[in-house]
Amino acid sequence: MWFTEHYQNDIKFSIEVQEHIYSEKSNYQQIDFYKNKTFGTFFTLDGFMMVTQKDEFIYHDMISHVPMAVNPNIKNVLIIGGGDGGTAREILRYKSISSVDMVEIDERVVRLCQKFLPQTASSLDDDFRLKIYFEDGLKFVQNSSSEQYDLILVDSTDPIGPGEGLFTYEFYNNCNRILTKEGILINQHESPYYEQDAYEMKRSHSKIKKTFPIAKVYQFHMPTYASGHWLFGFASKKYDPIKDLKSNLWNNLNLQTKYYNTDLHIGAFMLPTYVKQQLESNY
Ligand code: AG3
Repeated sequence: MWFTEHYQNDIKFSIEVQEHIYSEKSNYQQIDFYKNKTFGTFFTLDGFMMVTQKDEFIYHDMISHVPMAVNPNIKNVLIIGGGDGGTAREILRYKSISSVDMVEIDERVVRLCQKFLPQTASSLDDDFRLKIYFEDGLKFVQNSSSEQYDLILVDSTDPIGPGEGLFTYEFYNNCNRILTKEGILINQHESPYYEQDAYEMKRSHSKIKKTFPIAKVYQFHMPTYASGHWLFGFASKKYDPIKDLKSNLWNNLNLQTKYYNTDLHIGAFMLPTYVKQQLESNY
């Protein structure tokens, strides 16, 4: 038996299923957990790969450590989505962080990851700094008061389904409003490679660059996402992700990471020409 993700009509990716651990249709989406010999336990939402045990460190390193190395004074963090807990796990490694609000629309994702994917979700069990809200992220930011977060991490699905509202002007404007003057927004930014993903990437970047004075994109290699080439957005009112990188401060923290390092931090913002061109186009 194989799990297959359709990248586009003529291209698909398959991974052999040793065991179909669990399947459920929640109020929001289809949730499945599987096991593969090489990648370990993995889970999918509406047929899209979310997390595998073998490569999740890449995604979670890059969403968390890039902003933390630019502003080591980050104290109050908002995570939108991220129900598997991987992003919270990395962020909570910083002793300097005083509060993390995590807003996940689908409680079932959290509960099932706690059961089947403790590698990421055990971080959600018992840290007094973490509060989990089972709410729609768009509504949550609309109802949040201004200038209260130093960092917002948007760990979302694609803009089809429950994640759709997280790719709108309305969402980005509210993020801007609830971030402090030092604030940084990191968002799941799709991929430049296949047409549909590239379309969403361009649309999202064109909105973010109209909302924030600084809007950059950085890349990483994700073996189990379409094409393996994936992006995060870095937006801020104040910080440039390269000029303001605090390499020494970050390295002195002595955090052990498997993917992120401060050399790679700079390299990740150096984009291939075709990607730069796509991001310059207006949508
Ligand atoms: N968040 C989903 C990233 C996008 C996946 N898209 C896709 N496979 N087409 C991953 C959650 C990790 N915390």
